[in-house]
This record gives sequence, C-alpha cells and structure tokens, in this order.
Amino acid sequence: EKGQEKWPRGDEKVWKDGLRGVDKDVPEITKSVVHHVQTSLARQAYNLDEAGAYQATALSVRDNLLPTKRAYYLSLEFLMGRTLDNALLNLGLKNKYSDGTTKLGFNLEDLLEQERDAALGNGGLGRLAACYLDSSASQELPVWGYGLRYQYGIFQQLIGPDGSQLEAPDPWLQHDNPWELPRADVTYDVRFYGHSERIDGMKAVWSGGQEVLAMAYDVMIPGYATKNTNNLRLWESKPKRGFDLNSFNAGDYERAVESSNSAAAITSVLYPNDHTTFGKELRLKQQYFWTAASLNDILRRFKNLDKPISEFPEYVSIQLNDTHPTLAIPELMRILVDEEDVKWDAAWDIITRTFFFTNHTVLPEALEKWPVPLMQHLMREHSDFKSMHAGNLTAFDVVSIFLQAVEKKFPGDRERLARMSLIEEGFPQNVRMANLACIGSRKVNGVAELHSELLKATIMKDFVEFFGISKFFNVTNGITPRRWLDQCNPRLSQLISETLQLPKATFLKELSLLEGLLKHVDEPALIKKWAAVKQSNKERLAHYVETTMGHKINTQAMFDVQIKRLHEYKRQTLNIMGVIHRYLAIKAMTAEERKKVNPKVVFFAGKAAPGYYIAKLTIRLIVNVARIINEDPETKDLLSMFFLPDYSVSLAEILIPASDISQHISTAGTEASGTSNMKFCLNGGLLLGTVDGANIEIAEEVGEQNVFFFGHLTPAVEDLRYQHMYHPVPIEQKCPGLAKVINEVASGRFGDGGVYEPLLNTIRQNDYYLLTEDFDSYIQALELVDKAYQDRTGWIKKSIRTTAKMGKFSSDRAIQDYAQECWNIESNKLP
Ligand code: B1H
Repeated sequence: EKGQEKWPRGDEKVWKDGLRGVDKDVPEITKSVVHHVQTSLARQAYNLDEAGAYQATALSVRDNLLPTKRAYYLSLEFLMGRTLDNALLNLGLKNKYSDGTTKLGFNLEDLLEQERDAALGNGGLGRLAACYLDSSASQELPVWGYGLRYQYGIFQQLIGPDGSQLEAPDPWLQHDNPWELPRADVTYDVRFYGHSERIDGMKAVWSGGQEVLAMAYDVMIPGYATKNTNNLRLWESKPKRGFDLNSFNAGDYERAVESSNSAAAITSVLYPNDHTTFGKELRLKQQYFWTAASLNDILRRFKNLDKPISEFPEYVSIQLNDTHPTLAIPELMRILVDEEDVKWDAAWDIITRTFFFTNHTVLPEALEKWPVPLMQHLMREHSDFKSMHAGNLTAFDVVSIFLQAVEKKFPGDRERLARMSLIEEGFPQNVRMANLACIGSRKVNGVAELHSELLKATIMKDFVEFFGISKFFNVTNGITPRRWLDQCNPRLSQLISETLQLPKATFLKELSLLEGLLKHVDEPALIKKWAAVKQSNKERLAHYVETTMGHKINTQAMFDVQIKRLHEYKRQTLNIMGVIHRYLAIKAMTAEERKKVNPKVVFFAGKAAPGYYIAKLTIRLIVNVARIINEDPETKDLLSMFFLPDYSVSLAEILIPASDISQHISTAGTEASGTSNMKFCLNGGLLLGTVDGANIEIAEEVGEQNVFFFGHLTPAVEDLRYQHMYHPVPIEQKCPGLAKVINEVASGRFGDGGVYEPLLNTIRQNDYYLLTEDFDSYIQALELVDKAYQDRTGWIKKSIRTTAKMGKFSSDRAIQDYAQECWNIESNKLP
C-alpha cells in the first residue's frame, strides 16, 4: 500500500515487544533472537534476510552453550531436614502424589513422617546454607554446594530421668537414602602428613603419608516452580587401598593398617560444638579433606572449559561459609604454584579474586584457631615452613608477605602487626583463620546490619584500615518461604493466596507481594480466618506433644516459644527465670486476681553441645521446673511449660506456625543475625526480643509497635561488663526480683537444690551475659505482651502486619545480594 509500509515478516507484536522486552508472554527464544538481530547484527526486521536470521538464531542457540560462571558455596554444614515434602511442593506434584498414594492405600502425610531428617548441621549456620541452595535453584542461579557426607548427623537428644540431656548417635544413613546419587566415577586422592621436597630447586613434590580417597555423593536441589535443579556435592572418605603402602614397605605395619581405618573416620561424624572450637586433629582433617577434594573438582570442571588459568576467577567464585573452609586458600595457592606453574604474585591475584568470606559470629570463643604444630604435622611434615623461597606454600608464606605490606603502610606499628598477623604468638603458636580468610578474599560480609557494623569495629577493624571499607559489606540473612511458609504452614499459605488473589507460586517467588495483605488487615473475615489458621496450628502442636510426651495442652492459652541451640549468650536462663517469676507471682495471687491472668504455655527446644556443662545444666533446670509447675493444681491451667526433646528442622516446622510469641533474647551484640526470628514472623508470630541481630531489621520492617523490645543496647554492654568486673554489686541489690527467683531454685524448690549452683553462680558472679541488667525490663516486656494478647483482634492485626512485611527476609533476596555483590553471576533461565 502506498504511504504505508507493511510489517515485513512474522508477528509485528512479537518483534516489537521482543525488542522492548516488556511483554512477559513473548517467549525467551524470540526475545533472544530479536536481541541478536538488533545488537549483534545491527539490523532490523526490514533488512533481515534468511542468512541474517540464520546468524541471529545461531547466536541465540550459542548462548546456551557458552560456559557460564558458577559460584560454589563451601559449608561444613547443610541442615537440610526432610526432602520428600519439599521436593513435591517445589515440583508442584503434591496433590497428584497425594491422590496416587491414597489409591494405593497409603496416606501421603504418613509417608512423609517416615523420612529421617538429614541433620548435617548444628543450627542457624547450617540451615542458612540449606535455604541458600533452595533460593539459588529456584532463581536458576548456578550455585553449587560442597560439604561432607557425615555418616552420623547431629546427635539425637534424649532426656534422662533426672532431666539431663543424653546423647545418642544419629545413624541417618541406616536405610537407603533415595535423595543421593553415589558417584563412584568422581573421586580424588587427598594426602595427609608426609614430606614435601623441592625438586630441581623449583617445584615442591609432596609424597608419603596417608592417602585418602574422596568419593562424591550428589544431592539434587530442585528449584521451586522451575525445571532447574542445582547440585549439592557431599564427600565421603574411604581408604585408598587396604593399607598404606609407604608405611607397609617401611615395615611400619601398625601405621599402615591404622591409616586405612582412620581414612573412613574422617567423614564419620559432624562435630556438635556450635560456637566453640576445640582444636581437634580430626576436625582439621575434615576441613582439609573437604576443601582439597572440592578444589580439585572445581579445577577439573574449569579445565574442561579450556581457558587460561588466569581467567579462573571469571568462571569460578567460592563463598566461604565462616572460616571452616579457609584451608581452601592456601590449598589453591599450593595447587596453582606447585602444580599449575603459576608465579606467586599471579597466584595470589587469582586467589583474591576467587574467594569471598562470610563471618557468622564475633564471639571470641567461636573464632577458629589452629595450633601451628598440628597444621605442620597434618599438611606436610619436615617442610621448611618459614621459607618464602620453597615452593611448598602454606599460610606462613602469606603471613610474611602480608605483614611486609602492613609494615609498609603503618611503619613501626608493632602492635598492629601482631594483631593482624595470621599467627597468634604463644606456646604453641596458633593460626588465626579469620585473618587468613579475610586477606585471601575479595570481600568479607556479616549476616545482619548490626553484626556487619560490629565486625568492622572489632575483629576486622585493623583490616578495614588496611584494605579500605569497600572490602566489607553486609548481607542480611534470609529464609526460604517455600519451606518456611508453604510447606510448614499450608493453611496460611492458602489463606494468603485467597486474600491476595494470587497463585501461591507468585508470592512464594516474590515475597514482598505479601505487603498486599496490609490492605485487608481490618477486614473482619480475614481476621477470623487468620485466627483460625493459628488455632489449627496450635492444635497440631498440642497433638504432637500429647502423642510424644503424653501431656494435654490448653490450646486457648498463649503459646510462647524459644527454640534454638542452648547457649549462655542466647539466655534461655533469662526465659526460665522469667517463667519461675511468673509462677511465683501466680502462686501469690488471690483466686480473684488469678482470673485476670492470661493463660500461657511456654515451649523450649534445643540441643546443648555435649561438653557444654552450663548449657546442659540449663536444660536440666527447665525440665525439672516444668515437672513441678505442670503438676501444680493451683497454677497449671494458667501456666505450663515443656521442653521438647530432640529439636530438629522437622520439629521446627511444627512449632513455628503454632507460636503466638517467640523469644530472641540474646545479650545485645551477641547474636549475629538469628534466622528463626524471621521464620516466626513470616508465620504471623510476634517477636519478643532484644535489640540485636536481625531483630532490629525485622522491627524496622514491621514497625516497633508490632514487636516487643527490651534490654540494654549494644553500646552499653561493654561498660556494664566492666562494672560487673571491677565494681560488683550483690545481686540482691542489683536485681532483687531475679535474686528472689534464684534463691527459690537454690533452696531446692524445683528439686536438686545444689546441682544448679554452677549455673546460678554465672549470674551471681560476673554475670557476663547481663541477666541482672535486663531482667526487670524483660519482665515488663512480658507484661506488655500479656496486655496486648488480651485484645485478640488487635493481636491478630499485629500478626497480619508482621507477615505482610517479611518480604525482605526471603533468602531469594539474600542470594541476589551475593550474586550481585560477590559472584557476578546471572540467572541461567532454561527455556
Ligand atoms: C552461627 C556459628 C557457628 N555463628 C562455629 N557461628 C561452629 C560457629 O561447629 N562450629 O565450629 C558452628 C556454628 N553459627 C550462627 O549463624 C549465628 O549465631 C546466628 O546468629 C546466625 O543467624 C547464623 C547464620 O548466619
């Protein structure tokens, strides 16, 4: 037609929308072809012939073949929990399988209960790694996990007749594990001990000692509502031969057999010492075995790309989950210099563009240190460790070169040099793993705003001054809403979907959409349904307690929950002292006064490290106080308490949706982030907490009127501790309310008076975690909670508002932060 040009070919809309990239309905493929027509060929639909279309199509297809960068998440812990339910939900197959099993005469929910938790972690750090795998797979990000395949997960917790924690092994692999794929074809040799020698004055060759085989087991990580699956590779240790030939030939038969036995021991058990380091040789062997095998695997994959080694950081990023995998830094140095012929400086440049380090705690007892002699013995005996010229590189070479640079920048500042050195002087000397991880990494991050600030102001202060502030940043932790909303609380997920008129998949992938709930917060119909969901979750928990412990629970009462590892800094002791305080108060009331009391059930769960005496004593106190108050006919309808044994991911999935209020009451500045706080709030539980970790950011999101804060703030803590040290005031004067409670415990009112003395003394004496300073404001906060709960409608509104504002705490956001700030990787969308 004259004056009007006809669209030359195809669907005009597809072409135009493809160019602008706006229309979601235009398939990725046409978008990508149009993109190449325009950018790679610099043409338009008008001047595109078939040869050009061929080029653009080929380029688009080629995009699918190009090697993409991958990030590797190295974590000694992956606290996966159960897999079947999660896999069904992520694949969208739950209803179909439910129908299927019903037809076969089985109830799917019962089958789900048959699965044992994969409990390859201690607590938050390990569960975080599991959430991050889910988010990476769900967002089609190429992130793979590397860990160890422990034969035994975290111990099973039993409660003995006197109320103490007892530990039993967790042989979780006793039955076949359908979620792992043994990869007999993926194995590496890992060498321990032995000698390192320089040959022709250049390269070092490491020989002798113990050779152990690392064999891969792959665990598939299904993404939510995508065909994408990522991989978690767990290493198992095996003897390489029946016995070690070198020792055998040297006539050292005992050592020969011993080493084959000890090979299998390396991956036999997860260390259960959350937040403490013990300096055990087997633990160091685990770390070296795992990092060496993982690096070999990463390197082999890189070599398949046929790229020069200098481009390694363009294809590989490695995230160090705490200092546990820090040996990867000197090990990659060793491989680059000794095996790949890379010059020292170039190798160090590769290192510092590859690694990223996340710190999870500033507590001094958790900062890893390894005795120098142990490291020397394990890695390479008889090697000239202090020599910078030998090819056998270790942390020690890094030390001297790094310290020269520090000396240059801060001449004569010997104290600074001593603080920043990787070696802590003493007998023996120790290697400070956090210092090594910091200098070997491109970036260092903390896990919540406050924690990241504390990091920069305390353990990393000198490093900030040396490297500059931009090396340090924050990634606030997150949780996966798939497991921690949809899977554990399907009714709430359903109600949200109806209220927002959105399919679940929409807000489970874009959690900030929950904000849409705010529009409906005053609707009586929603309030009623929201309360009903909470009620049914409370009944599910009550049913669990009744069937496992034989106690009936009043589900009309407020459910108050504190579930986490037992640790003094987390202050379960403050909670139990508060419960006793409440018990004594109710006992002292008239019948008339008791009618006004808000009935409450307090739940505790959590494991104590087997060697942590005070933490175990706290469990014993909780169990024995519970025995008394749950039997007291005067009070038991108003106050009861339960310690649920053997806390696990699966148990958390029952407890969290049932909570009205949960407690996160660490001494300010001690809990790096906390992640269960996010899970409770996502499920509409309110938060009682200190101004610590991610509690602060939760309050920023939901508004302070919707959380219950108490206690001293972080800046006060140091001064208060100083006061306690040098100007102690007797507890009767400092905090009479708490003194009274302590005296009741000491008097034997809850049995075994004397046994609790060491626990009580931690409070009476220097009170490092400041219970005497925070007790009064804690009790006041509990009163505010009671008052708020009396107004049920007001409470439910707070609950809805809380859930509505949890978008920030999706681990999808956290993983995006890492992908952009550190890894420089993009979604690998599958057509
Ligand atoms: C956290 C640990 C931890 N911080 C040493 N540090 C361990 C340290 O076996 N070890 O040697 C094990 C674990 N775990 C936790 O990490 C923090 O206390 C939480 O506040 C935080 O939410 C979580 C995830 O970042």
